[in-house]
Amino acid sequence: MKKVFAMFMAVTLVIGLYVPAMSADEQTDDYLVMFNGPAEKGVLQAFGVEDEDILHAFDLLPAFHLELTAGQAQGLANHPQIEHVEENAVAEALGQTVPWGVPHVQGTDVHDMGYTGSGLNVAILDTGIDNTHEDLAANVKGGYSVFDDADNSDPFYDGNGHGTHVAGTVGAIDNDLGVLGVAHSTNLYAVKVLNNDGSGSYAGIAEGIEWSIQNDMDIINMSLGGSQSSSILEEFSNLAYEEGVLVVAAAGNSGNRGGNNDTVGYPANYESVIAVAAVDENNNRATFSSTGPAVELSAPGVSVLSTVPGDGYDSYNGTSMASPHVAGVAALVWEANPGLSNVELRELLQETAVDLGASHQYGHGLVQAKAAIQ
Ligand SMILES: [Ca+2]
Ligand SMILES: [Ca+2]
Repeated sequence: MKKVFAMFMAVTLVIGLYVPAMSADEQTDDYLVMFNGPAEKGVLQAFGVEDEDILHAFDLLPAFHLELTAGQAQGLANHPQIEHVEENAVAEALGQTVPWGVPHVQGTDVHDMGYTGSGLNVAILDTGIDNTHEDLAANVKGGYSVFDDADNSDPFYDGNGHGTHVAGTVGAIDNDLGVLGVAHSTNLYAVKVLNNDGSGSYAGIAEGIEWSIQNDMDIINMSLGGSQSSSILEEFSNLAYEEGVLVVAAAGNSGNRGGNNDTVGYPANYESVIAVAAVDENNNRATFSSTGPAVELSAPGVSVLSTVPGDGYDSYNGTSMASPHVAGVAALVWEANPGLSNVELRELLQETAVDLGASHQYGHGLVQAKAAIQ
């Protein structure tokens, strides 16, 4: 985990109108004091600052780290040769949290090998992506909305949160804040096929797939689905696959505890689409994860931390969270092996997955980025 310690100093100028009497037993605190010209120790001494109170004298600026009483600090702050007097603020440890799913699919191993999904275009067919999010902005390269109404016509307005969360799992930026995406340098495209309430239609999804083909997307992620099949939606899914796009979708959240029903939704159920089931940190199938012969791969889908609109972060559950792990892994593997066709890439992901048991629950098993590259 990458951690960066940044010093955030509160600029608290202590302004006093008087110099109170000092007593030896008065409580002292750490201060940073800077002269407006050359440092003069005599000025400090005039306020009773002794050598032992000087914790550090800086070289490059006329600044001191001092142990002072509140009275001394106020006196110095009023002195004409003193520019700044600040209480030494507590430095906060900031850092980026690596969601558990990223190492779980060997994402971090592959990042260490130098692959980050760079150069791949991933279409997120969803509720939109907040492209002003601090942990996504630089990676969101474009978008399209299938809606005409004012509330939903902007693909970069995600009034729901779902699409922004999915996008973060694929490609949240590697920086000093927030989370880390599986393919953190990949190009994200916001294809808004679901409205702010999280619903859409097969016509809209088909339109989003069409846009993705026309705009050179390499990977389509569909963390969505319905229980009803549609010949037209299948035709568009097949067309994307024939055109060389890797098409990934959530298997659905209609599973039961026994995991013995056939509940994989559409488009995941189509032959041309990879159906992704959800597992937890212990590689157990989430009870909600849909089951059936169409389940192809498994990925993290429980307590998945990712981005939400407004520079926020939240944990969600669902096969919607599992699918973007596979899309991200696919971007990493494709970057490492650009000569692979989408069909070959898909076979590779199947062959190198870790077998987790019953195929109607887990498919070929847990997707693994490093194993697929090696
Ligand atoms: Ca980040
Ligand atoms: Ca399928």
